[in-house]
Amino acid sequence: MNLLKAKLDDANYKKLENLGNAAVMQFVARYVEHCNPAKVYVTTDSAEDIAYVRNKALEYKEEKALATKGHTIHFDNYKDQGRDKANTGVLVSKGENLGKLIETLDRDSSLTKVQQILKNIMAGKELFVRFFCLGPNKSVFSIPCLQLTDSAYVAHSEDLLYRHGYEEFRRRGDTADFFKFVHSQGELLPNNTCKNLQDRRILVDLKENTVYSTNTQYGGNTLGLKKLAMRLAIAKGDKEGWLTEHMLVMGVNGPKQRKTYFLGAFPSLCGKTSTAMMIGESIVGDDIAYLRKIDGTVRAVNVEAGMFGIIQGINSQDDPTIWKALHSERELIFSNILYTDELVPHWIGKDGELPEKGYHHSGEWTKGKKDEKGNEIPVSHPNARFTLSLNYLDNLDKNLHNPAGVEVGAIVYGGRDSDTWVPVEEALSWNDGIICKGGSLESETTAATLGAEGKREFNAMSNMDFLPIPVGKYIQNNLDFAKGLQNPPKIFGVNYFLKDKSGNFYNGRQDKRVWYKWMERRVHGEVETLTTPTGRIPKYEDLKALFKEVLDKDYTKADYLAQFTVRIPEQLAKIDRIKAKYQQDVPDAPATLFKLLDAQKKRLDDLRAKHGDNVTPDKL
Ligand code: SPV
Ligand code: MN
Repeated sequence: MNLLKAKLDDANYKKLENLGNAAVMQFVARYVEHCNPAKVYVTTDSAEDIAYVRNKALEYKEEKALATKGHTIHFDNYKDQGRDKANTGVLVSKGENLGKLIETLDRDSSLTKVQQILKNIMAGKELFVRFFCLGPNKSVFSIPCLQLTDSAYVAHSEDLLYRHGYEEFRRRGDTADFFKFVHSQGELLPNNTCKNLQDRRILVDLKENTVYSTNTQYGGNTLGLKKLAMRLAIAKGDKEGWLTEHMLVMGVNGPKQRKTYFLGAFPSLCGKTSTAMMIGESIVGDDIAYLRKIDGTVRAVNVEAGMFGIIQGINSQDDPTIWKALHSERELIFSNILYTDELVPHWIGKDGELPEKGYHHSGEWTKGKKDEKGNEIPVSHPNARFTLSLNYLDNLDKNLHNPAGVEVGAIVYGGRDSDTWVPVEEALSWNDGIICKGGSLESETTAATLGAEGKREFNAMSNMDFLPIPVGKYIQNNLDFAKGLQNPPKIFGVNYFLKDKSGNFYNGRQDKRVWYKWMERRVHGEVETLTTPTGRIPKYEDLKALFKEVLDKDYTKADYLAQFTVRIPEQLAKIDRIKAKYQQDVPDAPATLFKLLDAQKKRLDDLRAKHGDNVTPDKL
């Protein structure tokens, strides 16, 4: 307390003291001493404190104001544009083993190293102390969080993305049950991006419910409450019997004013945000959900209250709601896109002509500029993003802040798959859905993580980057979750990326609106299906009617037959890949998993014996 009194002015000290929480005081004191900031600002939920942080992001030049009121732009280092999987790890003690698929690091030596990196790292800088709440306030889902960061950009972003938590802490009083995050961007280059990328670390310490993040700015590595808290929450849910998933939450409008809530898991850059923002439906969240069983139903909340969305490809036709939000006077942060001398932002896929020059994450940019390797640098980074509060959106669902969450009717899994899955298919059961849809999810890699793009990668539940527990245990938790439920949510697989023989996408971006209307009716048993070896697919007449109703499009029988063909060789190859993956890398894979995959294989073999490799739905 003496140390805090010496470093903090009276007002800031009072704000901490008023929480009446010794664990908070201790944690802040420890890192104030160790990181040695010149100044500490404690942020409550007051408008004044929040404005302070927002202004500091401009003053410290971590953000720059653009022409439209409230809009700012931030840049991460050219080599700090995605989640850094190589330097991110879950800390484990000697003898602990989470399996090959989870990046782990030795706890003792990693903590020693990160403490070295953090020593005096904030000298001359201002430390922001912030309190947030994951999930709605005053709810069984709420998890209070304490964030320490020397980046005003990070503190500002979290303000747009999360619910305020100072009052939540106050209500709870003297408890140590909260998540803790320590972030420092470290020394900065003249352009205000990180200098010491070699000391980039993102360490998840489950034992102390603490995450350390150093020498990086990119949101996926630094926003404590996003993917960092997600690891802590998965571990907490594992002990307490609930789930944390990499899922959107949305309301889908059905006939007679009905609304059915959907969850959807998609690897990064596979259409998750655009699904959550689908025309005609309502958004609860676009990235992370907590799921609990309450009174015999599955209920879910959006862990967040804002959106850190991919901006590439956002245009007025396909994404009218986001487009409008990005063109209105309101608080929002762009990152890693281009601005011109007129302070107007541009990105790949925006309506209209792209400018010939401007300024972005690689510095001054003119068309044709090349990077070190001689590759042309595009106008914006493919993983460039926008950060805004969901409150701004016209299609915001009224249940975003409902402490009881929403009742889940359906769960959807989808990846970037050019040749195997049909556009939409219902799983045969909860277990079949968990194993053969979610647990078998693969995706061609994207720019959301550093490294090669376009490689097919296994990504069960789209959660593989974020698991702090063994994969088999995680799959088993998902299987067990439906135990005791009379009517568990229906599970579906979708594929927005199916291509024809010449490499063209079979479906337009808006076609998914039809798939969701169809799934909504399935949840209520209002349409019939055809059974394939891998699930249940729509009947042509139902889709034809929905295409007309939703998109005013004539959906031809030929399109239907091509899109919904059972591609048996591809399906079998996929089963082989998935089985091999679990056999090799997941020693604790549940026996059910192999049983269900083998059963599916047998059904595919039988159908192939009757009808050959590619079976159109009219043969089923
Ligand atoms: C993702 O990549 O899945 C995101 C953005 O949602 S990040 O914050 O980088 O995780
Ligand atoms: Mn995500």
